[in-house]
Amino acid sequence: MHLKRVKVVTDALDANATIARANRHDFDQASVTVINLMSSPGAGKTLLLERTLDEFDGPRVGVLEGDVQGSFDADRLARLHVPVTQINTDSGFGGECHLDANMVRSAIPSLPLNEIDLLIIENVGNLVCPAEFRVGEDMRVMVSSVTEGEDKPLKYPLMFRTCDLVLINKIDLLPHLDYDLDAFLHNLDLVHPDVPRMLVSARTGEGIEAWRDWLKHLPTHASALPVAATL
Ligand SMILES: Nc1nc2c(ncn2[C@@H]2O[C@H](COP(=O)(O)OP(=O)(O)O)[C@@H](O)[C@H]2O)c(=O)[nH]1
Ligand SMILES: [Mg+2]
Repeated sequence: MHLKRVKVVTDALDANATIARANRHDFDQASVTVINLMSSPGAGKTLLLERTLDEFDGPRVGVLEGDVQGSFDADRLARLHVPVTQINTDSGFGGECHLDANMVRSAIPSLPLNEIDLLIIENVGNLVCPAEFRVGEDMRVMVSSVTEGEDKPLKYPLMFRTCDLVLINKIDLLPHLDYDLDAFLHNLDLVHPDVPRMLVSARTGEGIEAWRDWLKHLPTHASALPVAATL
């Protein structure tokens, strides 16, 4: 019984990887670089995007918003002059706690790929499942806020190990917390040594310019990036 269950899970991940490659191919064809933005719920992904994309003078950005229900985040981003597309995992996808490659595939026809250079996918807030499902992204960026504690890299290693950049958010709150930043960085290095990291506050704007620069210096043509590893 146990072995059968493992096989089903493996098959599902294989199927996901195949669709993720098809998505990646379509994004490459359109010369769109794709970032999969992940975090726990409330780490600050949407506020970070609001802060980042407000009068952003870098590549032309589109956002794909993944939520279980509603369009709360898409509505927040709508005032910015960027195209925003919503996917809800509860409509037809069983209310999943993550985006998978098939959900992103279903959204591709609605994405203005000819009008953008960079697609940022805000994944569903969760530190476990999104890490297991590639969606066709070139880069994975995760947001870890200082209110979540220093131990998270050790508790959710796959998420931290598979990302290309860690944004440590809400640093404006550091004076009010007993969060030990050095301990967090040590734990991060145990799981993913030397992964690039930036200290930011989506609230005050501290560190946002460095993150914007990182976005501006991404290769504009996706095919210039290494093929994303499958899990
Ligand atoms: N103090 C502080 N609050 C933040 C920061 N970033 C986000 N928040 C707040 O954290 C809450 C969750 O933010 P949101 O962007 O919705 O998180 P998401 O679920 O990851 O998209 C909101 O109340 C934000 O205003 C930050 O840098 N500092
Ligand atoms: Mg959000």
